[in-house]
Amino acid sequence: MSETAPVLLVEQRDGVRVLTLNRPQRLNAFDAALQAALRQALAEAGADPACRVVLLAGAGRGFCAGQDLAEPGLTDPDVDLGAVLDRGWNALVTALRGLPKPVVCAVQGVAAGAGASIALACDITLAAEDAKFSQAFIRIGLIPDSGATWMLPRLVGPARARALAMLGDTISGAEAASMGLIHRAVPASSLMAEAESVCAKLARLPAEALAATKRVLDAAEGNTLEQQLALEAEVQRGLGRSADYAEGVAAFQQKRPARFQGAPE
Ligand code: T3D
Repeated sequence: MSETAPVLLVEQRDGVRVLTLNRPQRLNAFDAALQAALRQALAEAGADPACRVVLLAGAGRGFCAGQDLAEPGLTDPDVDLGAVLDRGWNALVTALRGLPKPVVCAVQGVAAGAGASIALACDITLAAEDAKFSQAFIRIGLIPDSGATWMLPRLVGPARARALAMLGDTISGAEAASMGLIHRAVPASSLMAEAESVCAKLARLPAEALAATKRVLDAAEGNTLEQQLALEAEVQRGLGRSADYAEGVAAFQQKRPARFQGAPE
């Protein structure tokens, strides 16, 4: 791989923005350039009506090995690691969660440290059955970060979250799926085809309702049932007046496939 190859590959296909982490020689570990490139690509995806879904993937044999530990100065006592997180990984996790479009993640090979956090922050994560997820942080004297301490217990419950975080053991994609850490594990040879098929389906679904689904599910994490019921009613009030709702109901009544606003042919 050439030194000048872009650290992030960006392609647009039928409403799907494919973002491929492209530092395979370091298992797609993030340096500052990749951090900045992915943040910018997410902002552009969010602003572009032609983009209805984002697919995040990694080039080469791994998805992402987390922070690039070869970046100079990381262990310098003058470096404020909290500030590094705030500017980099935390901004990225916030951008993924706040993007008003679905983000699908395809994990092959390793998803370690903050690389696993990024995969878990996506909306729908698929992995190869033999993928390798690890909370690698403890092996270098850190806590799980980039949202991992928030996401892990919510996804797999407190007992498994503690074991994964404290032991730092590697689990396969198949194990990750069976414990609810990710949506689904598939044979490695069909990972990208499966991920693309999920994206194609999402691209044809009503964009406004998908954005609202994401937002309302996230809000549920901090809401009481009463607050959530009120939020659902408020959001449904708006969607009930949308062209997509009218089309969805008309298509049902006319026994034909719905054709939602802006969906690819
Ligand atoms: O520091 C802060 O800013 C705070 C934020 C922290 C967030 C974090 O993500 S902390 C966790 C960081 N990640 C890790 O600790 C994982 C480090 N990597 C590994 O332990 C192993 O590479 C794996 C278990 C993930 C995979 O092992 P394996 O045997 O399949 O591959 P390998 O041979 O170790 O790696 C292949 C190459 O990628 C190798 O380079 P080389 O020797 O062929 O030139 C290796 O050095 C490089 N690489 C792998 N991970 C990283 C990396 N280079 C830089 N940073 C990495 N994280």
